[in-house]
Amino acid sequence: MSWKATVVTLFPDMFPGPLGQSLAGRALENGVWECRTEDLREHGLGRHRAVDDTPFGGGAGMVIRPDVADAALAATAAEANIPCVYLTPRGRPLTQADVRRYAAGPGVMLLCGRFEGVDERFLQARGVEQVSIGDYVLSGGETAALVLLDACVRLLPGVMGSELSGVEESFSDGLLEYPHYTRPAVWEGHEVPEVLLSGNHAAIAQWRQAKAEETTRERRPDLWSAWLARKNGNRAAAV
Ligand code: 6GU
Repeated sequence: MSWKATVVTLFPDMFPGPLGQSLAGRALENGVWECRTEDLREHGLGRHRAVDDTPFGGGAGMVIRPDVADAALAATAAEANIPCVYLTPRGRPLTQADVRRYAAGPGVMLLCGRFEGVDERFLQARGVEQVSIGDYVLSGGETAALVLLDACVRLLPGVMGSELSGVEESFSDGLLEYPHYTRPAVWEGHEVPEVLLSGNHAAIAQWRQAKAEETTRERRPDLWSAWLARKNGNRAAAV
């Protein structure tokens, strides 16, 4: 049984988009996952198939109606236990833990917003998770949905060439990854760190760990604090 992505959107032609190429595209061809879309417009009301209306309370923009969103959701006949995710800058930040949870299940149902958003009553009543992919504003949820799907699909069994490369990287242990080097050993006068040419695997592992910690401390103080707290917590628990 393949992992099933169902996307409710006003722009179904945006899917699978870039995920029809490379590893995800191969996996799609091989039936590892499926990408279905449900056109929100087909559930719009009246001659103009209106999906949105003006916000109660006034203000700029338009809001997607709960009845229209629900009709689209019902039309997908998504499995009852499948996570339903609305992509919105108001959501909680998407994490690798979320991605692992989605990838481990039968699939996801994604709702892509445009305009100001979707009526909150629909989101609450249908138990829709609200997720953001970062602190910047996109023109719509579609590109965010593609990001979420990319992150999930690469974790599906058989998608990554080497099973190890899927786990042993940024975030798996809460640190950013160490830097990488390849040939030539000297490029424009810049040498590769000597320890990497030493053949001393213990020293290499130690250097990489130190670099991972240094990079995380400099670039992601939030991850660094969490990592330190976890480390110290584990130490406290051990004594
Ligand atoms: Cl999920 N949607 C939109 N429109 N903008 C975003 C986002 C999502 N995540 C970050 N910015």
